[in-house]
Amino acid sequence: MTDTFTEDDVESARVLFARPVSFLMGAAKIEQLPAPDLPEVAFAGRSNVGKSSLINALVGQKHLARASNEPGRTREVNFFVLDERLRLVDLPGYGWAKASKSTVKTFQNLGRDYLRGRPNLKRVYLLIDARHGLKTVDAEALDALDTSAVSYQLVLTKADKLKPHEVDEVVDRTLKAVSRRPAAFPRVLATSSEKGAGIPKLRAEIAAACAWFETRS
Ligand SMILES: Nc1nc2c(ncn2[C@@H]2O[C@H](COP(=O)(O)OP(=O)(O)OP(=O)(O)O)[C@@H](O)[C@H]2O)c(=O)[nH]1
Ligand SMILES: [Mg+2]
Repeated sequence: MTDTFTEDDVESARVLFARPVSFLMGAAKIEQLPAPDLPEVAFAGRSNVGKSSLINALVGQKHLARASNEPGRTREVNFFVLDERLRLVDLPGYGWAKASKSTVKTFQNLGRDYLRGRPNLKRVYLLIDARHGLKTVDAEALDALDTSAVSYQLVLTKADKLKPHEVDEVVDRTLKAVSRRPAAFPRVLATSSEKGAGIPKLRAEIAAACAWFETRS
């Protein structure tokens, strides 16, 4: 496959993600969401898949978003503002078996409500653990995303846990599995928050999704 982004694009995205970033707020209820006045990209996926870690890797900080071994760490919709022009949104994870049913429902409904009604949401990155590939719970999330009419892209996480050829196989398999889904973006990116693989490209994907390359001077 030819490279989708030029070196200039990747560099421009790197510069954007090196700009100041801060935690804006965590919303526990849909009424608490900030006004939709900046472009947003959101990170969704199973609990423990690496959403918070990926946000940290994108902005080059270790502890901006709280990452943890304990599944279900992120229970609110957390908003981070990058360069006062873009928000990164850390969504509560799904498929967390150990929580009580009502707890899980509360924060999952919150995530779903956010995804459904956010006019400034440019793209959702649905994270999939590279070791496991797509699971039944992910298919449910894909169904929900297809009906919410928001453009989404699949991102494999923890690629450092696999050999390169195994990563390529999961990328191909995942791409095939979503090829018939209407709102799925036709690229799958393999990343490692731990080692940094795929992070520069993901920054470029995000910048492109927010039309950043068109507006830079
Ligand atoms: N080896 C490796 N481990 C990772 C990577 N990304 C995340 N992890 C680990 O996976 C665990 C979960 O990461 P989180 O970022 O907290 O996952 P999350 O999706 O935010 O989880 P919830 O908030 O519970 O939904 C942590 O122990 C991370 O250190 C990666 O790229 N490589
Ligand atoms: Mg988290």
